[in-house]
Amino acid sequence: MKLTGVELLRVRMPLVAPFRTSFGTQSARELLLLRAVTSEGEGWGECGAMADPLYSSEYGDGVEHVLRTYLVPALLAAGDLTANKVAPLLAKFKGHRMAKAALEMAVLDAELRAHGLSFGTALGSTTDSVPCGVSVGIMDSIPQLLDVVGGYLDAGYLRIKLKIEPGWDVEPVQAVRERFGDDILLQVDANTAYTLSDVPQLQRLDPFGLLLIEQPLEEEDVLGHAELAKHLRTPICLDETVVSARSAADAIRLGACRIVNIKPSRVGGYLEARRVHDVCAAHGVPVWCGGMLETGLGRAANVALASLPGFTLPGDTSASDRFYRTDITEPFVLEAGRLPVPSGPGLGVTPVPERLAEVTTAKSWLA
Ligand code: OSB
Ligand code: MG
Repeated sequence: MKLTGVELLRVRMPLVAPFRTSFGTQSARELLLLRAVTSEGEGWGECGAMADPLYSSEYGDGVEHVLRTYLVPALLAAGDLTANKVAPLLAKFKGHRMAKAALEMAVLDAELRAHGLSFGTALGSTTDSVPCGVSVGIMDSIPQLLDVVGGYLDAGYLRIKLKIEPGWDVEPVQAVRERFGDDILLQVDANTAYTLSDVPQLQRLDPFGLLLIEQPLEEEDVLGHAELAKHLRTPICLDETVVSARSAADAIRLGACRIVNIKPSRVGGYLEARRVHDVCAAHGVPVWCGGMLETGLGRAANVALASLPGFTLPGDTSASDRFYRTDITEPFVLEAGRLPVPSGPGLGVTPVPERLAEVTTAKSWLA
């Protein structure tokens, strides 16, 4: 397969409601899509990076620049290309995993479509549908939070994740437990908002039987998480810290986490995400699929990944309408708390042209 060019699209999609985390509030998702054109057909890639470097160091304009200047030219010059060759071809460029992930996803989609294979089949899917959780932002009040969580439970979500930060942690967790009981699967995500001096406050979460606490400390603080783990009964799950299969292995070995959130964009793509899954499976560490407010394209691939056998916890693989009134693909709709794994070639979904045109703010052709 030969890459002939890549179309880069900047997209802006309004959210159904503002999404507040410990690092900021978003009311629209600005993202970057790639359409890889090859000798064997097209493929779509979606970049997990946000508009600003608040979740991780990557951000929209930076992703566009590195793709344009380094990553796409390296693949255009490569000759015969397969998705497995993308990471080695791009390895000399340090970092920029989300940009690399988007490009590899587009090439993988093109390759799989050409072979009539689905993402799920290619990655090693062992099930036709996946259990779904939902990530709930920080709210202005406890009554508002209880309304929102109640709505998601009514919609069928099988697991609730509350975003937390200092000042919004024990109270919301306690309120959700009191209203909805001890049986719902409940977890929290701090997005690095705490330090080791918060041990006493984080210990106050222990009585609530949470599945996990996600990324309490800063990204690079592996040993800090290992230390924190000694003081908590609630299992620590890492998100931001885990950027590769190797970093997952290190974190597990050092006792920094008992659970891993796998986001393909954060680790440089779906192929590395599968390796993170394999490393965790080898250590008996459960994994679940995280999200970056994906459109139907990224969501399709995430659902496929989440259907691998090590994904034993419900993921942030919510339905399209969790974030978007209108998705750019056919929407993913919850069925008894689950989403179906697409079975068509490649991602199994494509953008609806009129809908994509409505949300596209800029386009350029790299060849
Ligand atoms: O930490 O998991 C996170 C969204 C943006 C950036 C980071 C995170 C999140 C979410 C939402 O929690 C996950 C989703 O449903 O897409
Ligand atoms: Mg997280």
